Amino acid sequence: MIGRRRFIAASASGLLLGGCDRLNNSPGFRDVLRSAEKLNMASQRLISPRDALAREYGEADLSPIFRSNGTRVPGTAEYTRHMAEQFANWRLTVDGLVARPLSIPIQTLRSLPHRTQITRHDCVEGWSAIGKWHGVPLSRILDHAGLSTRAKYIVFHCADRFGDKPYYESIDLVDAFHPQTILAWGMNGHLLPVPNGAPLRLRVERQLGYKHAKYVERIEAVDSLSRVAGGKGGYWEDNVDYEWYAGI
Ligand SMILES: Nc1nc2c(c(=O)[nH]1)N[C@H]1C(S)=C(S)[C@@H](COP(=O)(O)O)O[C@H]1N2
Ligand SMILES: [Mo]
Repeated sequence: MIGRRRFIAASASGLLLGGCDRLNNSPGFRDVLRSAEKLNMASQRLISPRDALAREYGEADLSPIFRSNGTRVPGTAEYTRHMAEQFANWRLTVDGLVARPLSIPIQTLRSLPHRTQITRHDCVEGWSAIGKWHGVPLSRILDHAGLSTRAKYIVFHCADRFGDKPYYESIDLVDAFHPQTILAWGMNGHLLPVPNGAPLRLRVERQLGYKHAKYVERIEAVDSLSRVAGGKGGYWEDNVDYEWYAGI
């Protein structure tokens, strides 16, 4: 039991680290990756239910430094303006398959009842860190917007770009309504720092690091991922063939 999380994370990262090599460009190997993904999803369902809680830690376990990975500062003119305004005019758009599309000021999000959780973040690049997160349960926002019965996935659109491609991620409704899935506006007792996704980032604690979208400006409910960007549900999934389901 003790080694399970680590084992699954390690076996996932073993596959994922192969992301850019030549082997990965062969269609056969991609099929192997896909079947490994299905196996991971199926075996995890057997080992622990999808709605099981991720382990929570104590204050003494907090990493002295929680590093930043990927984008450290989104370089766009728009984000630079938001930074100068200390995010006073940042709003979260909620649209797609919802009864009531929303545009929620960041101040409102920060004033809603929130949840605090100390969890371990596991990046496929081979590092982990324990941090304390403060945020609004995503379920609350989705209930407020009135999710359509046709919705199957929630897409997180981010403010940063890799070249001309915006970062984005997506999760299914099991993860979206998981009690530890929050839109975090705070970290370690402070407002979220820019390198960690200010002013709003996703924490989806049963998944690997790249699913935890930073700089979230829009949430879209969809019935299929095929019409969003490259169609595979996330920036890395589209461009480096990372698995969409990155459960740990
Ligand atoms: N918008 C956005 N979200 C992102 C990334 C990114 O580059 N841009 N990197 C991802 C990866 S690979 C990891 S490990 C975590 C890192 O979060 P941190 O910077 O708070 O450590 O954010 C994820 N979310
Ligand atoms: Mo990562």
